[in-house]
Amino acid sequence: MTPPPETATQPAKAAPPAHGEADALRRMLRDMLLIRRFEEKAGEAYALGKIGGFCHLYIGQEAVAVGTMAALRPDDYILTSYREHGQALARGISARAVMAELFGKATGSSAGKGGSMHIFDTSLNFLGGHAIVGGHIPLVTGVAFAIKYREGDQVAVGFFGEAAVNNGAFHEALNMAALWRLPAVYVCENNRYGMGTALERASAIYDVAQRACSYDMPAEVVDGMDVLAVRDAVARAAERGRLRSTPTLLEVRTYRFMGHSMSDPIHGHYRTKEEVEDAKAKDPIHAFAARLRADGLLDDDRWQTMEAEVADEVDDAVRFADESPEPAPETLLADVYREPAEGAR
Ligand SMILES: Cc1ncc(C[n+]2csc(CCOP(=O)(O)OP(=O)(O)O)c2C)c(N)n1
Repeated sequence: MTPPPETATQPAKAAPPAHGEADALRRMLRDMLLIRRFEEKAGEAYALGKIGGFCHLYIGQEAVAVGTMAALRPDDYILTSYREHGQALARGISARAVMAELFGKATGSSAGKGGSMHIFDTSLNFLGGHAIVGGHIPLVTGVAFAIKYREGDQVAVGFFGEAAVNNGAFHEALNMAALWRLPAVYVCENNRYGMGTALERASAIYDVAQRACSYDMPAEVVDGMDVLAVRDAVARAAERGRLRSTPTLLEVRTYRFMGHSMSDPIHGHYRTKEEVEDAKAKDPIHAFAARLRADGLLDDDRWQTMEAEVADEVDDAVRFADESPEPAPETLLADVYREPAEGAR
C-alpha cells in the first residue's frame, strides 16, 4: 500500500467554542453517537436478514454530517448519495423513520419503497438519497438555481464522495453554479476510497479542493474528523451562498471505518489493518468527547446518560421497524411519479 502523497493544502483548524454554547455542543456529540449506534444496529439487522438490498454504513464519518447540519438553517436544502443514514439522522429525520425505511416498512421515510439508498423527507428539505455516483450533483445545482430564481436566501448543500469528482456530472454542475453564481455548497466527503480504489489510483490530482480552480470557485480543505472544523467551514460557505450568491467546494477529509458496503470486508485488499487502526485512533466521537471533557462540558455521568438514551432510542427504532407493516400492494405505484398540477394535463 503506497502512502498518500504529500498534499499542498492542510485542513483549517476549528475556532474555540463560543461562550454559552455548551448545550449545542453536547447535542452535536449526542447526534454523532446516535449515528454510530444506529449504524452498528443496522449492520446487525442486515446480518440477520432484516434489511435487504444495498446498505452503506457511515461509521467514522459522523462529524461531517453533524458538523454540516449544525451550520445550516431548517429551510436550507440537502441532497446526498447512498451513504446517507447519518445525514438523515443529523438533519432530524427520526431513528424510527430511517430504520423502518431500511427494513422496507410502510412507516419508513420513503414509505418503505426506497430503502437504504433513498431516504427522503421533504418536510425537512432533505431531498435524498441518490444511488448513481455523482448523478445528484447537478440536482444540487438545480435546487440552488431554483433558490436564486425565487429570490430566496437558502443554500443547497450536496454531499458526495471523492470518487464522484472524476465524473462529468461534477464538472458540468460546478461550472454552471460558478457561471450563474448559485448559492450551493458542495461537500465532498473524501474518505480516500471509492469502493476498493484509492483516490491516488484514480485521480490525476490528489487535492480535490484544487478542482474548484477550474471554475474560479472558493474552496477549502476541512478536517472531517473535527466536527467543529466542519461546522465552521460550512458556516462560512453557507454565508457566502446566502449573502453573495457564490458557490463553494469543501473537501472534507474523513475515513470510513467499515467496508464500502455490507458485502465488503472491513479491510479488504485495498488498505491495511494498520491504516484502519490509525484512522480509528482519530475517532471523531472520542476526539470531540475528549475536547468537551477538557473544556469542562462533559463528565462521566453525562456521558453515561447520553449512551443510555441513545441505546434506548436505537432499540426503540428497531422494535418499531420490526413491528411495522410492509407497504400494502395497492400502494405500489403511489409516489412513483409526481401527480400533474391542476390543469396541467
Ligand atoms: C455512475 C456510477 N458508477 C459506478 C457505481 C458503482 N459504485 C457504487 S459506490 C461506488 C464508489 C463511490 O465512492 P465515493 O464516491 O468516493 O463515495 P463513498 O462510497 O466513499 O462514500 C461505485 C463506483 C455507481 N453507483 N454509479
